[in-house]
Amino acid sequence: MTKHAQAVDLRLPSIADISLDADTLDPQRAAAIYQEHGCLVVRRLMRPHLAAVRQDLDAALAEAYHAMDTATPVAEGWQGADGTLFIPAPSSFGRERQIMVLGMRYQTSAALLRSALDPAALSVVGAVLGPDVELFQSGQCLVKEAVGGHPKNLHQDAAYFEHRFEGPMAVLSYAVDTDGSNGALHVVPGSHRLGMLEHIDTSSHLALDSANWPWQRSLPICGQAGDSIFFHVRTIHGSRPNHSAAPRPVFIHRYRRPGDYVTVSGTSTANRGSAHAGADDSQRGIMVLGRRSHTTAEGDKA
Ligand SMILES: O=C(O)CCC(=O)C(=O)O
Repeated sequence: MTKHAQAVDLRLPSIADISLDADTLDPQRAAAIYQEHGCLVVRRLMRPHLAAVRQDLDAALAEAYHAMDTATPVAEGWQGADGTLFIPAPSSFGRERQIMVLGMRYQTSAALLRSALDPAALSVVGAVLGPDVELFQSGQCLVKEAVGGHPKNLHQDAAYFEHRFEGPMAVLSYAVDTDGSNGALHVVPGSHRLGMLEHIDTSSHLALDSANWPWQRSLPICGQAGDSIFFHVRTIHGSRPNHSAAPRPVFIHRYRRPGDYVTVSGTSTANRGSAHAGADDSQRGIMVLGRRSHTTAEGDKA
């Protein structure tokens, strides 16, 4: 734990304290909640995109099952020809592998990309990061398979991609109604102020030591399909296994200022290390707000 940990108030707020509704969304109020707690719930935000995203998720899920047996080993588990990441399955599955991250990205799903460009979502992103914002990475769709699908242990995303400046803001949306039985996202409000914490290797890759960070220190966020949770790159979060009879998919968008860049990345303590120095073009994402200036030194806008 870093030296900051003692000074930060981690008493859990109520869900109501960190929640707004898309129908009455005030971006400035949303930004204030996000800045204070490092997280924010916006009910119904992704409703307009749900049917189309769900359709593509279902198709990608079917492809993932086809790709499972021929997936090849990678550092994080196995990768299917469709891009799906598989990790070891619990013994109850009767097979070696389970789905973790679907091969569904902006390059494969127009519905996913459209949801990343949602004006209401971008109004919140802009209020926090604006005026100039790019997409970081290509969108992510995680699935917990039915009846025992994997937990994602409590962690900070910065363990996977530490940034030079503010870092990315994530927006995770539920594609199905989600509660304690099928893997609600847990957050630790205020933990974005703790700095970068030490992570260890776990069954779900880098995560915090559960002896220091048991689930009881976090706030589970139950929600309906289409509800979204914004969280800071250093906000501790994770989700428990899916015990329900149906898969539990989520889709995630990440946004950052265009001058920001990854300084350290990895998926395990062994491969975590310095990223390619500086903000080179390989890290640049599609602009979703404002514009990228070529006359401003990298970092000045971050
Ligand atoms: O599927 C989930 O709930 C976990 C998502 C998450 O923690 C992450 O992508 O960093």
